[in-house]
Amino acid sequence: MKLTLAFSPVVCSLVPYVLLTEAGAEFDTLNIDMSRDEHHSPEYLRINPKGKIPTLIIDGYPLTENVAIQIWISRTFPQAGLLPQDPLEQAKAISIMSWCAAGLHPKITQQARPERYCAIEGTADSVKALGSESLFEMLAIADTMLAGREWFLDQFSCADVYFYWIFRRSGFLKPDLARFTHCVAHMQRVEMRPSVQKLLAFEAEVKAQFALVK
Ligand SMILES: N[C@@H](CCC(=O)N[C@@H](CS)C(=O)NCC(=O)O)C(=O)O
Repeated sequence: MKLTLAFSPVVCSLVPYVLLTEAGAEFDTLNIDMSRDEHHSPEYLRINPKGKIPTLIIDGYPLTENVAIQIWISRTFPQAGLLPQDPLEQAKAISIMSWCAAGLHPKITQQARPERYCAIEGTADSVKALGSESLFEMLAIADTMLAGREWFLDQFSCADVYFYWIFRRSGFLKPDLARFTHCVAHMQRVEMRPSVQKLLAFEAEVKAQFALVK
């Protein structure tokens, strides 16, 4: 099986990169420099007409949407135990992944790209403030979910990796996250995993390559 992950530093392609690594899958990456708008190039739009990262190309088929990619990886490499087998436990993991995709992620985008939410001049700060208020409300819920626990579920799962990305990305935009102590401890635990260490090293390498071509 040939696997290619469309990857860009900092963004949510981190999640499938870590999961494929956890699974011991062989894969390569198609590195996309979003600062040069490569995700809107004709070549990339032929792969993913939505112009979004990530895409996982599986034997030539471009699978899009992070939650679908995560479920595919988990089911294809069941020995990695990335999704629980028990139907309710599995649904709990998918519930958290869906919340990351549909609840939390759009609030991050609202801060990074306020112009997409309101075109009226002078409103960017207000759009960002509303986005961060709502993001903080959701992070407070996640903090309660993680209180006294190592992972969201009884075992490490996809949900931990997706939420790790959300929390890390939120920190880049608004570094005042120290009050979410359980989320901070969770982030530190996730970062101790060899798969995440590999991702961090790879991300730094790709960032350096992109800086060289600028
Ligand atoms: N619904 C998609 C959203 C993916 C997404 O928004 N990715 C961001 C990076 S984190 C992106 O490609 N942004 C480019 C853009 O919106 O122009 C998914 O869950 O995979």
